[in-house]
Amino acid sequence: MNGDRKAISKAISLVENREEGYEDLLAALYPRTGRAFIIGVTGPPGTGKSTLVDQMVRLFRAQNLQVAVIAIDPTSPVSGGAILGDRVRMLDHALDQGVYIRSMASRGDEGGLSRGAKNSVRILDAAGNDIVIVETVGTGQAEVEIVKVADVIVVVLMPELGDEIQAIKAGLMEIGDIFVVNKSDLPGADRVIYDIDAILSEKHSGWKQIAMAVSSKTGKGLGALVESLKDYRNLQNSNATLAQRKERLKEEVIEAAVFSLAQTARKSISSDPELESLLERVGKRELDPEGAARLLSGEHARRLAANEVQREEK
Ligand SMILES: Nc1nc2c(ncn2[C@@H]2O[C@H](COP(=O)(O)OP(=O)(O)O)[C@@H](O)[C@H]2O)c(=O)[nH]1
Ligand SMILES: [Mg+2]
Repeated sequence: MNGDRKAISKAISLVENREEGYEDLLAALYPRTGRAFIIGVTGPPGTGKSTLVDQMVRLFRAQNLQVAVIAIDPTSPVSGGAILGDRVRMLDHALDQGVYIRSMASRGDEGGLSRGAKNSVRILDAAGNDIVIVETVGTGQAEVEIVKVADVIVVVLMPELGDEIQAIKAGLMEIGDIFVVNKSDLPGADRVIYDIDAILSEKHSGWKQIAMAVSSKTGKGLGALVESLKDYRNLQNSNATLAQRKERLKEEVIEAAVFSLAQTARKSISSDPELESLLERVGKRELDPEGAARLLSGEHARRLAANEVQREEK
C-alpha cells in the first residue's frame, strides 16, 4: 500500500501464479482500487508501442504522476516473460522510484491473460499509482482481452503497414478509443490517418474515436496524445461510462465463475470411473469422441444437479 516495490513485485507474482493466499490478497486490496487511470496500448508488432509507452511515462513523470507499466508478451515463455528489448529501453526509468515496470508472459489457459493482467493492475492501483499502462501486442485474442483491463485503449499503427491495415481494421477498429499513427516522421502517415478517419465512429460511451499522428522518435504529437487521454478521463469521470463499467464487471465475474467451474469439471471428468471404458469404446470405433464427451458431460451435469438436491435437503 505504501508503494514498496519488493512487496508489489511479490504480490503480482503471487497472483500471477495463483499461489496460496492470492484470493485473500485480492479481496483485501479490492476496496483500495479504482483510483488509477488504466491505459491499454495495443497494435501490431513493431509499430513502436514500447517506444511510445516510454515517452508517455516520461511525460506523466514530468507532471509528477506515479506510473506503472505492465508489458504483456505473448511470445515469451510462460516461465520467464522478460522482454529484453523493452527492459533495455526502459532502463532510463529504472532508477526512478515513481515508475514501476513489469513484463508478463501471457498464459495459455482460459482467460488467464486477462485475469492475470487485471489482477496485477489492481495491485498497482492499490499501490497508489496514478497511471497504469498495459502494453500488449495486438495479435489475436490479446487485443480483445485488453479491453477488459483498460479504461481507455490506444491502438498504435504506423505508415506502410500495407495489407496488414485491413486485418487490423477488423480486429482493432472496434476496441480503439484513440488511434495513434506512430512514426509520423516517416512518409505515409497522412495516408493512414486519412484511411482511419473514414471509419471512425461514436462509441456508446459518448466518446468519438480519434486518430492522431505521433512520432515517438521526435516527440511530435505526444503532448496532444496526453491531452486526449485527459479528455477521455474527464468524460469517464462523468456518468457516461458507468453502464460500460458495470457491463465489464459483469463479464469479469461471469468469466471467473466459468473458469472455476471449468477447473472443477476438468478434475471431476478426468477422474470419472466411466472415462476408461468410454475411451476403450472410442479406441474400437464403437463410439466417436464427441459422443464420449456428451456421455461424460451429461453424467457430470447429473452429478452436479444431485449435489444441489442434497444441499437443499440439508
Ligand atoms: N522512425 C521512427 N521509428 C520509431 C518510432 N517509434 C519507434 N520506432 C522504432 O520502431 C522499432 C520498433 O519499436 P518498438 O517500440 O519496439 O515497437 P513495439 O513492437 O510496437 O513495441 C524500434 O526500432 C524503434 O526505435 C518513431 O516514432 N519513428
Ligand atoms: Mg513492445
